[in-house]
Amino acid sequence: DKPQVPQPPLKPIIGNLGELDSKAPIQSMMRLAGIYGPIFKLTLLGRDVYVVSSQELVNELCDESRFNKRVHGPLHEIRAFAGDGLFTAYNSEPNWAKAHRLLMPAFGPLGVRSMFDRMVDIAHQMFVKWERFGGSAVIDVADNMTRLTLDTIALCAFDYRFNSFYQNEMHPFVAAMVDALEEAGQRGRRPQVVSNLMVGTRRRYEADQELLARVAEQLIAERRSDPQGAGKDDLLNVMLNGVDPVSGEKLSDENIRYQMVTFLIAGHETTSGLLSFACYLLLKNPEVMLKARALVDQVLGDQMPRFEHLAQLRYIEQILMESLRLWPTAPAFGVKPIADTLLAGRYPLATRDTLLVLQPMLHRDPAVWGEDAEAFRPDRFEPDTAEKLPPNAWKPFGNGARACIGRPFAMQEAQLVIAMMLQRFDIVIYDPSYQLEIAETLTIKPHGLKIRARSRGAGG
Ligand code: MNH
Repeated sequence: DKPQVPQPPLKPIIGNLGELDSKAPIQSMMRLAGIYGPIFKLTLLGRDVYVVSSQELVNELCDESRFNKRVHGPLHEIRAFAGDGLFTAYNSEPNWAKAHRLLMPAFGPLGVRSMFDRMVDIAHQMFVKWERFGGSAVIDVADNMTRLTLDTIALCAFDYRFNSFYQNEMHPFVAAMVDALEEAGQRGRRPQVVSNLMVGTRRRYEADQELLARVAEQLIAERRSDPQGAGKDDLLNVMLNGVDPVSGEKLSDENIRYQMVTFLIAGHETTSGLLSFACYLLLKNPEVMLKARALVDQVLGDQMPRFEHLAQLRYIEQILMESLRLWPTAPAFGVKPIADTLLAGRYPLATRDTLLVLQPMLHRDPAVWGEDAEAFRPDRFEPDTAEKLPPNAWKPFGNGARACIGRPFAMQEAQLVIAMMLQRFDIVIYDPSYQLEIAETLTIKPHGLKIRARSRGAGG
């Protein structure tokens, strides 16, 4: 007799689809995990999805000899414009391994270090704007952070300036990407026939995809005509000129286009969400903010930050790690069994099954984080303490070979931005009665969080 995996009651035709708020599926799953426990099953559009959220079970799912990445619903849709780029490629597609080998060094510690000055450039733009607007201006945190992370990834990756802080409208490329992502998300929740019938929506989706491809194409053409241009050490040049040591081949133009779109998708919302949640958590935990600021004052004084400073700002990194624990901004990733298997020695799984690791609940597993799992305590990530965590208890960047390639990039950028913000400003929440509200797309971010930033009159 096989034990049953808990499942909410099934409804005719829609199965468990009604359990998920279409605007907030992650928050719905968090609620369901509270009811049904660390593993439960959902039947969605005829397919079974297991939602898993204890360290004990996730630790098994992270064993790459038994499980690997599932390109699940929304990711599958994004293939329409990100193709076999790193994030949306199937494990078996040769371009995944090829691009992974080619790009790993550029995203490694040395590669990311070379991007430091460009990261400072964009962060400085944002903070100069805050300063000019003055201490009474109301700043929408997520909006600012999204402009920042978009401009940063575009400048570092292809030496391109969106100049988002100099305009109100989104750059057409960004607008197309945001729209396409939104529609990809909607399609995941709609039967295909319905999507096909929505002619206007479909035309616009196709036009957005066209625009993404054409802008990327143009950037590639411009670089080819001026290979020694300013961006000679950026990711675009690595992709255009790099030769994969194993196959002896270069990346195709089509694949480079897909990677460019991928970096912008994967690289901006996640990091901007992280920065926004970190602001929120600092505002709610003034003792942490004061401790961080004292450290920043001691390490930076009134100097512009340099790469060497980051190693001395470890506490800021802990703040970011603890933010990612409570609010992992890429809140779920999919895996599948490589062969039919038993999870925890008792739940039978087949290769067609999808398992979603729900990090916000994994990161609150009381067996790992204790009864105060809801508390924001960056000292959980003090090196000695963090070492004692059980394996695979903290997974904001996914797992194994398919884990985030942009992790060092994101952490360097976020550490720098928080340090510069604390160095230059006293930040206060605009509405003290603000209640955290989480907006979901493919990622999560705090919605409607507004602050005021008073210049401390030092730094920069
Ligand atoms: Mn990122 C994969 C989280 C920043 C580029 N990223 C992943 C995965 C998670 C993730 C989780 C695994 C998804 C899956 O298994 O389906 N990423 C983050 C978070 C941040 C982040 C929480 C910031 C904080 N990511 C970035 C940045 C970039 C980037 C910045 C690029 C500059 N991420 C990627 C790419 C992949 C990825 C590319 C796919 C890697 C692969 O499968 O080879």
